[in-house]
Amino acid sequence: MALDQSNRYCDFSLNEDQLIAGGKHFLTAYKLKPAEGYGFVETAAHVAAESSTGTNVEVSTTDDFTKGVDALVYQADENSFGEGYGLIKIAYPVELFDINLTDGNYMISQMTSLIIGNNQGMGDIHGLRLMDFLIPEMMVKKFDGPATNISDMWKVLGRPEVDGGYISGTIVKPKLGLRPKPFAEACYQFWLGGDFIKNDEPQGNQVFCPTKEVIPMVVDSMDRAQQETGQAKIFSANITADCHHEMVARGEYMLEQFGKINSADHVAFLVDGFVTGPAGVTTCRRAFPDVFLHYHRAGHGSVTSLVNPRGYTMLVHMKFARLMGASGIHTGTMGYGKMEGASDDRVMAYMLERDECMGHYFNQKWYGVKATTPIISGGMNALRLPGFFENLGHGNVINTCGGGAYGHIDSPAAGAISLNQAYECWKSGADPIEYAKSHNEFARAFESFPFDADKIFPDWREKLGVHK
Ligand code: CAP
Ligand code: MG
Repeated sequence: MALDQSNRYCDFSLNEDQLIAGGKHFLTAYKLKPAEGYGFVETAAHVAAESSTGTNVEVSTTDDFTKGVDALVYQADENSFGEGYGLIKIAYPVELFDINLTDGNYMISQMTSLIIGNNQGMGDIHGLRLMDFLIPEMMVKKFDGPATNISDMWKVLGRPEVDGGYISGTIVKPKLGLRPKPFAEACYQFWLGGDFIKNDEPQGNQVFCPTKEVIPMVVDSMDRAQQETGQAKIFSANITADCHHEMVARGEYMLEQFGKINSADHVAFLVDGFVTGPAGVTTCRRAFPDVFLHYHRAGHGSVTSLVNPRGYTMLVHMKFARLMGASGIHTGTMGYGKMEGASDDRVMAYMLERDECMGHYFNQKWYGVKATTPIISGGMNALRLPGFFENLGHGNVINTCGGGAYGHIDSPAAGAISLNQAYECWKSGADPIEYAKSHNEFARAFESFPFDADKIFPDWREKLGVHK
């Protein structure tokens, strides 16, 4: 048995609409399953206590002011998800959140340690997952938010700054094991047909491909591809590191090198934001406010996966990223690629792009904070794209296809062109197989990815006359 703190940490008379209208609370929705032998409401109260002013016993140092900033459970629906999982909602007074000494802004690190910190390891929970949160106006406005986004990239690409359309991209593959020359050649080959290349997330300064050898060669590839195609090209360079100074040094090196061909503004910075945490993301956001901040989320599945009874949802991760100021973040492929996901994951993109969006439990207003761009990646190729765009409802995204470009049977450039054709096909409302008859690179994608072709377009062989 644990101390029952529900008298102090639960107040079911609180009204959500009034809490929202008051603007002084940060609201959360959790999926909770107590451990065997613990009551639902008592455990909910313990979560609120551990996540704000309390612990598992009463302490003599608590005074009346302390009690005024208690987090309070205002809703507890036992077993509403089935199998012992229920919904709880907790209101956190805004005073609980830490503000920077330097500028008075809020931070995600302390917010995380409070709302999904120690409560994740409590002995009286079986599962506790943060499903969604609602952050009030006064806090939204005191986060950095994005400084740049896809509009700035469209501008560099010579496109309209609104509705500038699909940005075709790739990830240099193989993931690891290319030496500088073949790496730079792989970039050049893709840029002959596509817009955007990113480092794969584990690519950095490996001994077989040192940054200071490979980057000057990539700059040369960009220069040649830009001259040959007459188009601007973008490189998203991985500057992830444990140390602030190392990240800044990597970033400055990239700007200096691409600056040599007057293309410093053709560089984005990739930060593995899940593994570095908010410190890495904010280092990039603040040290390089003019550079597109490409938030890669490798590792997030350990926390966000749907099968995880703890952690937090992808939606929570997306909201954190926009608050921190990611220019773009990997949003998943909504069931169209190789990673976990489903078609209604559209909400991830909408939460990043819109000024107001209904999440899983709360309608979040963003009060003019710039949009974060959805980056669509993971097992994608030209054949999977038309269905993806149809599901999302637009194509104003950055899409990176590693296997989908370097796996095209003709060339990486043909792979890139097939991606752009897939977008044009969807945009024009054409039937993909009909469209393939007059667009060779797209047609050859069927032969490049026959497993996908068979699955998505079962009669493609007959209609395109391919019988291999
Ligand atoms: C994709 C990728 C990306 C994932 C990350 C990879 O390569 O480079 O890191 O997209 O997942 O290493 O798997 P392919 P997410 O295009 O060859 O699949 O975007 O879901 O965060
Ligand atoms: Mg990758």
